[in-house]
Amino acid sequence: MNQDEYTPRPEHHFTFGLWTVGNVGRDPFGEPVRPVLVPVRAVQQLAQLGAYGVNLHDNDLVPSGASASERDRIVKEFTAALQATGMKVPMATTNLFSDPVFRDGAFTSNDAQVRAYAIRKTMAAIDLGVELGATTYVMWGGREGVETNAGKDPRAALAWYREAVNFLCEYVRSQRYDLRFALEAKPNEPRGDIFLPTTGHMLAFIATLEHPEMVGVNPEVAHEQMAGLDFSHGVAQALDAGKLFHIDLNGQKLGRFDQDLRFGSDDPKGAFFLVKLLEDARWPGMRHFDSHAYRTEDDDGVWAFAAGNMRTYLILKAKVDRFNRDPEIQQILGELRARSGGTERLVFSVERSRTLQREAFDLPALRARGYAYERLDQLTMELLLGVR
Ligand code: GLT
Ligand code: MN
Ligand code: MN
Repeated sequence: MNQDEYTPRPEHHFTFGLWTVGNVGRDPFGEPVRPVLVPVRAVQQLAQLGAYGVNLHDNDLVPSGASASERDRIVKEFTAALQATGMKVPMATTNLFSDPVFRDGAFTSNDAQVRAYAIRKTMAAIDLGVELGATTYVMWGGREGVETNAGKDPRAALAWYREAVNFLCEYVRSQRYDLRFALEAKPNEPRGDIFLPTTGHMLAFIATLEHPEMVGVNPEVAHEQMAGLDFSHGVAQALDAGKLFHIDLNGQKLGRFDQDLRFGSDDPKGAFFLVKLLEDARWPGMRHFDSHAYRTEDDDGVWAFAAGNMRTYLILKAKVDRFNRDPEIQQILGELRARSGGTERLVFSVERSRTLQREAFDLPALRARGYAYERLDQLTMELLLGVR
């Protein structure tokens, strides 16, 4: 691909999960279509494409059941590839969903032995992540849920979930690791219903933890859209709470299974408003892609997919810049700002409540006046469609 202003560079902080470019195209109806991608090659290819780093589950790198010496050999080779390419591992996570032992959940399994094993597996994965330099630890509870409510009290499940996160926060403190947790919500799939199904649920849960300052969220585009929500609103709430510790960027069609499509491919306008939110807020976090190539693709298709995610982000970022400099758009926004009273705040005082009670409102005029959103949205569309 030619070098242009949309060419990714490490300073853009784009990252990919090893499991994303490494996705072999297995689905519930079909066998893998691509060979296993060795982690070292993922690092080399992504570095060449301009990414900043890779993220991983424990078992993306070290197969479960590996001996201690095998683990050390794998980690050594991987670290050498990181050093050779300058790639980083900013985030790590645990696979608490593939092993049949987690069929009823990990932290929320009805079996106390499974819950304890899940915590032990996570401690080991945290050690691995920290060894590789990770400072963010994602928890995606894909199996934390039910098909039937008959067998599990959801309040007990939440208490177990809390117990696990509290335990792991204390573990990180006891090891003096520089690591924060980011909880990732999803409403369903692979379970019929997953506990803590949206970013909003996660934020409320975090407030009940013993070390809420160590825990934030990792919202994923596809997951919030599966719940029928506007993704950028959930992200805005996380930003507002100082809890946006990580983000999973991808694409999704409404009303479907978790598609994890290339970022921006299916809702470019939603993706634009997300990029605008992150860039306007100067959010310093990693732009992580949790997406994978279509099952139709071969090796070349995988790298075209990887490059496409980053390129679309940078194109949308340039569009944000254009939007913020567009005279007509800014004129409408200026009028809205003037109308919204600038920085003036409604702060309660007895005096203010009295003046408010006496204030004369021109309700007929307020009822009649429009907001010019049709013009504004059309200008935005024309900008996005490339005619502006
Ligand atoms: C899995 C899931 C993702 C999570 C990953 C982290 S694993 O691919 O679909 O949404 O972010 O565990
Ligand atoms: Mn994800
Ligand atoms: Mn997903």
